[in-house]
Order: sequence, then C-alpha cells, then structure tokens
Amino acid sequence: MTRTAAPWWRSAVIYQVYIRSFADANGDGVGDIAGIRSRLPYLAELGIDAIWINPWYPSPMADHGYDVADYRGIEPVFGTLAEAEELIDEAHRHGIRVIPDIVPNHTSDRHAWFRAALAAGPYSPERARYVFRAGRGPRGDEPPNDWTSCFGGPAWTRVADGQWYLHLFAPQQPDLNWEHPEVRAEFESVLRFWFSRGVDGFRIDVAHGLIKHPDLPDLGPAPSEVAAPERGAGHPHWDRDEVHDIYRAWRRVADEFPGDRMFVAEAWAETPERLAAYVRRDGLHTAFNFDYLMSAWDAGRLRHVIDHTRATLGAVDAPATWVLSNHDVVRHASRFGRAVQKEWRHNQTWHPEGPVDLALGLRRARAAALLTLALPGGAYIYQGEELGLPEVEDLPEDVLQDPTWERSGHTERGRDGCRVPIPWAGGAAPFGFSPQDATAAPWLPQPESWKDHSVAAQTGDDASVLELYRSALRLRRDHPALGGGASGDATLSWVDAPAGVLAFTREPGFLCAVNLSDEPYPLPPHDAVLLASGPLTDGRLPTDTAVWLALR
Ligand code: TEU
Repeated sequence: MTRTAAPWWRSAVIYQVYIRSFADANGDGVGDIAGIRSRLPYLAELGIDAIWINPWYPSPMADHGYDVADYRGIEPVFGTLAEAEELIDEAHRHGIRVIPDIVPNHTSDRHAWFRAALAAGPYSPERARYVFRAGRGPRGDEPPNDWTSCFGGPAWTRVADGQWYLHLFAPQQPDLNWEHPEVRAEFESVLRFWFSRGVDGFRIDVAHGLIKHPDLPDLGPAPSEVAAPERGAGHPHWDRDEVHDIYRAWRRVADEFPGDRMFVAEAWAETPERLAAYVRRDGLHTAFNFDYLMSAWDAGRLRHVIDHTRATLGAVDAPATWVLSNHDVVRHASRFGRAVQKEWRHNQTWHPEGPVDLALGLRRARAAALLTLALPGGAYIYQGEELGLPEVEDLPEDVLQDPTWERSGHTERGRDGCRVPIPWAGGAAPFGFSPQDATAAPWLPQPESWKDHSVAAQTGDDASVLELYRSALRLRRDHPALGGGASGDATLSWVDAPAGVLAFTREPGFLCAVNLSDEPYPLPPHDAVLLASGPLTDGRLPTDTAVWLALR
C-alpha cells in the first residue's frame, strides 16, 4: 500500500465517516453500516487510505453515539456486529483500513456499570467506577465543585439518594474513574475485542480528559494561568500528565496484534509541545492537529502553525496530521467565506460574523485542500468536504438535536449544521442518501441547493470540488514527493515568496504555492502545472488559489 517501509499511518489520508449522515441503506432516515458498505467503491475510487467511523455502538443517542451503552456491540439502528465484521473485511478488500471511534472518558448512563452504580447506592464498589461525591452546602444540594459541562451548565448531576456524579459532557455521559483498575482492564479488553476483528486502529474521544485531579479542586477564575508555570499544565481535568500511563498500556495492546495498528488522539492541548507528549514513541501514534483546523485563512498564521507543528512533532519523531473540518466544527467552506477571518479557541462557540460569501469560501476551501494534501504527514477529510459542502446555518430550530442546543438554554445552536446527510444523486431530497422507497425523511433536512453538490452532479465535471479531490489524491499516491515522501523523511522547504503567499518545495521536483494575498503571484519557473485549485491567469496564481507544480 505504501511506497516506503514507513508504516501506513504516517502519511495516510483518512476519511471521516459520520455514520448517521453518510448513507442510509434501510430507508429509516439514518445512515448505517450497510450504507457504508454500499459506498465502499466510491471511497476506493476517491483514493483514501482509511475510514474513521464515528461511534457505532449501542447508544441511547443523547450525544449521537458518544454515549456508549455497550462497547462490544453495534447500535441496531446502524446494523449488527456481523455486518460490522463484514464491513471491515470488505473495506480491506478495497484497500481501505478501518478505524472505529472509542469513547473512554465517559459511558452512557444506560451502560450496565452506571445502572449498577445507581442501584448499589452511595460509597458502594459499583459507584467507585464513576466519580460520585457528596454535594456542598449544609444540605449537600450544591455541586461538589464549580466545573462546567462542555455542553453548558454544571458538570454535576444529583441522583435520588443525594450524591452527585461528574459529567464533563451531557448528564447522560457520566465520567469514568480512570484510577480504578477495573476501568483500565475493561478498556484494554475492549481494544482487543475489536483488534481481533481486524480494525486497524482507533480514534480516541476526549483523549485528554480521562484523568482528574484526585481532590477535584475548584477551577476558580482562569485556573491554568494562575496555577501553572507552563501553559496548560496543572488543569484539574484536562491534559493531566498521568493520562500518558494509560496510553502506554494501550500501545502495548496495539503492539500485540500483527500489522501496523494505530491510534489517533482527539486531544486538545494548550500548546503543541503538550500535544506532542501524546505521540511519543511508547505512546499513541498520532493526534489531530487542531491548531491547523482553528487557524484563520491567513498566510502568516498558517505558516506558523505548519512550522510549529512540524518542529514539535519532529522532536518526538511523530508525523503531523492536517485537519480542516470534523463533525464538531463549522464546515470550512463556510468558515473561510467570512470577510473577517478569526482565530478559534477550543470550546469557544463560533458565532458567524457578517454574511457568508459561499463562492469565496469554496474558492479558499479548494486552495486549502491542495495545501493540506501537499504537506508532509497524514491528512483527514471530513465526509462532504470533498463535495464542497457548506455549513447548513439555517436549520429550523425544531429539528436541532445537538445537546448543546438544550443545555445552553437555546443560545448555542450546536453542531447539527455540519452533520446534514450527504447528497449522492438526484434533484430532490434525500438526494440518494436514503433509497427511493424510504419510510422516513433524512434525520436532518438537506437544503434544496445540495442537488448541485451531489456526487453524481460533480462526477466528470473537471471544475468540480470532487474531481479536484480525486485528482489531488491520485497525484498524492503517484508522486514520489507527496505523502510521506520518497524517503519517508517528510521534508519541506519554504521558498521565498511575497507576503501572503505560502510556497514550498518537496523533493523530488515538487512545489506547492497558495496565494492568500490580494495580488496575483507570478509562478516560479516550472516544468508543468500538475494541478490548480482554480484557473491561472497568464502564468500567475490568483488570490485564494493554490497550485501544484512539477519542477525540473
Ligand atoms: O468532542 C470533545 C471535545 O473536546 C469538545 O471540543 C467538543 O467538540 C465540544 O465540546 C463540542 O461542543 C468529542 C466528540 O468529537 C464530540 O462529538 C462529542 O460530543 C464529545 O467528545 C463527547 O463525547
């Protein structure tokens, strides 16, 4: 599969399948495993190396699968365990690796362990697997500390007997106690369960959240700034140093299995240096590069992120990953379509400023794709970005399902706008997402304009985003300078260019240039234009356009 001896995950292009919204084979309006299987030929032709599938386990769906009731099963809405096993084998026959999502920070409140904990009562061994505490105040009716849920409101919920339990996300997602040996043993067993069924790796949800300060101290105002000499160190529940012990053990589990199994951490760290700690030699393999995802469409900022990422990960010999979008953030075709380009911060809700210019966003998204796929390391594609899908910013309030909407008291709309089902073909909803004789409409309504975004509408149209991605992925596979590079050493050299232009070469004979300035950029001498994200004018690269060149 790879040209060099370097393991596949160092340069893989991994396509994120948000299973609920990818393809619905049984017509109930929700995507499923059979739907993914039916679209494997599409994925193989697109030219990706692996798929990451969002949680497919039995779940009451308080957070669309991130509330897991049984880590060894498949949610009936999505299919069966047998179908999952067939999907893994069939994907492998197409040359596609399979990476499920694992959710170790919390279970569902319907998980057998949490039910047992509620039934057993205060201070029982069953409660010790979670984080139960007495409340504060004379009657114990105030939460044990001031931590807040990522979805809004307090991070604690009180149960009938008066104790409180911790949930950094929704109340239906109680946090596990990772100091408990049974919790550690259980997850190692779950990893083995799926590794022995052939999965090639795992995406680890909230990888930075598992360990909590034993005293559960109040956050107070701006805790990390006050308490920690090093940015990000010392937070009571994020990115604590002890979390790496867990991943050293997980690495040993992965290494028990043949082939190159891998982990990718969804870890939010304050600094690139702290992120690099997750991917040291005896730890996890890769981590999502959220600094890249959060970067504004700004040459200086992007270059800084690229350099800093490569320097910090290079120091621990880990490959970079380049991510533009996922199921938690506003689609980048809409982010980049705003006149004011702002830097994001994690857990800061993105409030769009000003009207969106979708043509501008799409032009930049196309250029961003060529930048992303030319950088050394691995890349992620979130389903639909290869179709140039924008965020659906005008979903009616009565269809919103993200827990954020309720938990914020209807002030934050949440993440549904990037989760609208994929348009495959046809002139009207469900655009081939569900079969003709479907019994239900797609779980979120698709905009009428998506007829022009469908796979069928774009296929064969050389000007389409889909054909741009197909060409880029084909070149990336064939060109010795791309991906991990011919020697696997993943080098990149910046080329002198005017302010606002990012230009770099990779050996042998490849140059990528992206113009984020207001002036056209005269292309440097080259043998041939391999690919461009938009039309070139008189040998010059227009604003918000990227090009791949073959050099002598
Ligand atoms: O997200 C974890 C996370 O760190 C948050 O940034 C999250 O994106 C944000 O709070 C959303 O408002 C992961 C999953 O990607 C997300 O879909 C889940 O909801 C969450 O964990 C809980 O499992």
